[in-house]
Amino acid sequence: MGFFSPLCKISRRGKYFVLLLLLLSVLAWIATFSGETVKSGRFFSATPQTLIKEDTLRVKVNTWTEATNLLKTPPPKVECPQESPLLQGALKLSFEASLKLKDVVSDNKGVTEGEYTPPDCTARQSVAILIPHRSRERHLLYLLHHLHPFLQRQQLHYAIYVIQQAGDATFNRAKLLNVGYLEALKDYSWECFIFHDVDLVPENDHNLYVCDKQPKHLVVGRNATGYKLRYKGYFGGVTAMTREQFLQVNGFSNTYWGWGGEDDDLRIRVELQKMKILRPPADVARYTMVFHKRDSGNEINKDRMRLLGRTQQVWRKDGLNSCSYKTMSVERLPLYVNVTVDIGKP
Ligand code: UD2
Ligand code: MN
Repeated sequence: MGFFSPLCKISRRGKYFVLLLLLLSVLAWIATFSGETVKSGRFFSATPQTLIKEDTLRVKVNTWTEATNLLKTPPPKVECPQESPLLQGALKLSFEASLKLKDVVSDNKGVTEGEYTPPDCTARQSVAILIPHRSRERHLLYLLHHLHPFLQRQQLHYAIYVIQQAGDATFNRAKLLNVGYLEALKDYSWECFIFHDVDLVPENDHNLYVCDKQPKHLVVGRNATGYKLRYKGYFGGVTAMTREQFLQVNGFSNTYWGWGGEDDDLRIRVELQKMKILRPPADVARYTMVFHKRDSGNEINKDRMRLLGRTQQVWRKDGLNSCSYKTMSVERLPLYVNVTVDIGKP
């Protein structure tokens, strides 16, 4: 017996009647259902519709604000090119007796408290230039005069630190440079450090003041030595090491008082770490050293050969990790950060 069997017994007219009833009830059901929707729709209608309007408005406002912001904020900086388009190559250096500090300041308007950031691109490296110093004001002025524009042409983010030895005890170049490294890192996480004599002026801006995979010696030759490398292991004057490379060798020794030996000691430290010293091509790594006599207070260190003989034994405990000093002042001058420090005496 099928489900529809009772229907079969009903007359044809009856069948149509039942079908019509079914159809009507379905229609009624649909009508009630949609009525509820309409009702509920009416009940809630105000809120979603306003929301939609508000949302559209908010989107419009947001797009407008974003658009105006885009116009206001400069476009995101791109990395500076591998080779700066500002480089000039061999330079004509000048050492005018009439040069004044205020002229150098006004020539370097982009420099604030010794620091510079290229305006149009993101520098490839952030470099701290460390200059050990005492009573060489004229040399410092010449160096600042040449070095600031030189570094700006290289599109570097850089800052110059001058580390002044307070008092008149024997000079200690190496310890001052350790202090410079430690003090500069309090300002910024510099990735590269240039250890720079005050009297050496670079002659060619293709001599890049950036660090490499290995420590770099930037002085192949200078005027006084006929632009020849003094000896194979020579590592004095101007050197570049990354923050990590310098930390790895525990910095300079603190024990070289007076002239000589501290640069060779650093070379030994570098070699002990199986690092290799790199040098730029000789035609680029050229410097003019402003003429000077040996300073009083920086007499030749007669002990240097003995000290060089024990570097291998002592480097781990003599260096950055044992560099004790007293900072007398940190002055943020327009062209450099002037760190005056008491490093003690021999
Ligand atoms: C050589 C090295 C130098 C260093 C030195 C031995 C070169 C080009 N330079 O320089 O890096 O190894 O021998 O210690 O080979 N200073 C002062 N006031 C002083 C004394 C020294 O500011 O009273 C600073 C200054 O930055 C100077 C540096 O120490 O440039 C080295 O002293 P230097 O120029 O008298 O020695 P020099 O030319 O033989
Ligand atoms: Mn010198």
